[in-house]
Amino acid sequence: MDAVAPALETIDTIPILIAPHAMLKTRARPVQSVDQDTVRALLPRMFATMYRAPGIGLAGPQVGQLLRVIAIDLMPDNHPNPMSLINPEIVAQSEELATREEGCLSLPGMYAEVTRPARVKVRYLDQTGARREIQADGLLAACLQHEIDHLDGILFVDHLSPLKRNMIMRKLAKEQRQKVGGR
Ligand code: GNR
Ligand code: NI
Repeated sequence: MDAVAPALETIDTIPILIAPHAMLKTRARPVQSVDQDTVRALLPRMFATMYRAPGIGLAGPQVGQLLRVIAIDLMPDNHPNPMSLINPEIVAQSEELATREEGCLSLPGMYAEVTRPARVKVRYLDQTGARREIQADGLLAACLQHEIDHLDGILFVDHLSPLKRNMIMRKLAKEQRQKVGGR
């Protein structure tokens, strides 16, 4: 298995912040050094948190870390394929757009059709600090854009009309109130 996913069940998870939360609206700062303890310690916990949620992506701000760090695993054919992206940047995007249904671990149970560029080229540092570039389309392109948005304090509902966004935010607030701990 990948170096970032050893003995997953032994790694602590981190509580996922639910919208509206100020940290989810805040721009995250770049990672200064990839061998920093924070990143080495953070990525395995982010993967453990994402796999258990479960989700296909997770960004630092969702777990209270305002750092430009992303964990992604689309689990192709049900096999783990973890990708760690540090300081990712979209360096090219297609004019062609694509629409797909998105969800977000920070908006549990909420889904909507989101339109974004169909293809993106993303430059980033991997978990070893090596410079990498990836061209993506389909679900991976949507996921990369969704996660990079999180690093800029943007949620998928920010791509919707104010009417749809407000409907989702009110529904989420109501459901969260009805959970234990609310009211
Ligand atoms: O689990 C997730 N599924 C998803 C589906 C379509 C587009 C993006 C995503 S990411 C989401 C997990 C999440 O909230 N990441 O920030
Ligand atoms: Ni999300």
